[in-house]
Amino acid sequence: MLSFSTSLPLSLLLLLPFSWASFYDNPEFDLPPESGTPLDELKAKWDTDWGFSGISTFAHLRHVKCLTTPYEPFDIGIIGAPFDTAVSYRPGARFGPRAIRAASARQTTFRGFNHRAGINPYASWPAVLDCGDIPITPFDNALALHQMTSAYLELLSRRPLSYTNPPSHKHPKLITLGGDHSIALPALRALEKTYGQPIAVLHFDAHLDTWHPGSYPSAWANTPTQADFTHGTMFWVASEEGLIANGSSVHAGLRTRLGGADWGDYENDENQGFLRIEADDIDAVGVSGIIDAIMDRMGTERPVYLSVDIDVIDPGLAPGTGTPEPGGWTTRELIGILRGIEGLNLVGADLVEVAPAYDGNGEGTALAGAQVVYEILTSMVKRGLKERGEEVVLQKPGKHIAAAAAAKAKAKTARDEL
Ligand SMILES: *[C@@H]1O[C@H](CO)[C@@H](O)[C@H](O)[C@H]1NC(C)=O
Ligand SMILES: [Mn+2]
Repeated sequence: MLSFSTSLPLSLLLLLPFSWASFYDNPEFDLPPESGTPLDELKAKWDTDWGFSGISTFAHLRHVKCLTTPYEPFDIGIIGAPFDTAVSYRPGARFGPRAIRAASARQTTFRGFNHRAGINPYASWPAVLDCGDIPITPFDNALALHQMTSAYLELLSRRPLSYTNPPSHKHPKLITLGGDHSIALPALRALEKTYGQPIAVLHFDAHLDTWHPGSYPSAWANTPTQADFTHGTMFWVASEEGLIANGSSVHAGLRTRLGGADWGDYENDENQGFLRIEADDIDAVGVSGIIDAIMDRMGTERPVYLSVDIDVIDPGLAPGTGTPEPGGWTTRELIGILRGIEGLNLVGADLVEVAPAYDGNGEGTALAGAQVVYEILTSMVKRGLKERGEEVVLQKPGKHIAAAAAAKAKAKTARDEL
């Protein structure tokens, strides 16, 4: 192989001296000074993760175990509730938080601008942390409920970093990664206590979750029993406890089979004061009609808890969930609806029922879950921005296909009227 260089064409040989001094050579290194490398230099060099690098936190946010660090104030916390021993069908949502965190990896501060909303929720006024998980017992649901309520109350009682700036921001906000849907009950218990009033619930789900505990086979149980606390009955319990604003709440995306041979489940639901929007309604009124129905009902002032069961999306797109029901909304429709309701006064939110064991290899369900959290976070941040009087610029440069289509339709109508 010694003949190697002599067999190279002359033109390549001429290039060799350059390549010896090229990017293959590292620059000369000095030892870092004894006083240490300056922090800003370290941060400039090493702070930014790639989507695929780093320890898994939601969107690469700084992880602080908020429950044990009262000296670390925050404004919005993403917190896991890995609890799934209140499910009626497939277990596995205890692995939801880690799957959603992993699937959020391509959400970063440096590429986090939400083009639909016109803001980057990771580069704005709030301190957003990944608060880690609530350690919840898998052996005793009564204790688990107590632990979750205590954890929410502890965190909601903290003074947020941006206290009263925006003016309404007096308590930190939490977005919970479930977990099965029962985790909404402790969240509502804590929110009702913190805000001193019943909370309106906006509930995206294939199912009602206002079911009477007796609607499950329960001949062996004496009522009340901890078996009343399930992922299908937590809103019934919450209504009984007066935690839910009766007459202001909404279900969206319903398509569940009902019990018995009549509309009894709907009558029971009516008594709890929910408006029901069914999955099929979108065919009649479109995404904008669903948005209008929700906003007309809930307004922009009332405190709202937004609870998203990932099974609202069709199982063809989001199969990794506990109780799948065919015929659901698409991920794009759900995102469109979430963007349209950004004016709500959200005081808390959850994304529940992601069970990664039933997800596809491409983690579609967890990706959808991570996107939903991103949209909810965007809305919380954007409302704060507006309350602070800061302008959100929605105008986008370049070609506007939707606007062009609307102008064309308008011109056609004008022609038809001639
Ligand atoms: C909700 O309000 C309706 C109408 O006032 C009432 O009949 C119903 O009992 C209330 N439900 C609950 C759970 O308080
Ligand atoms: Mn549910």
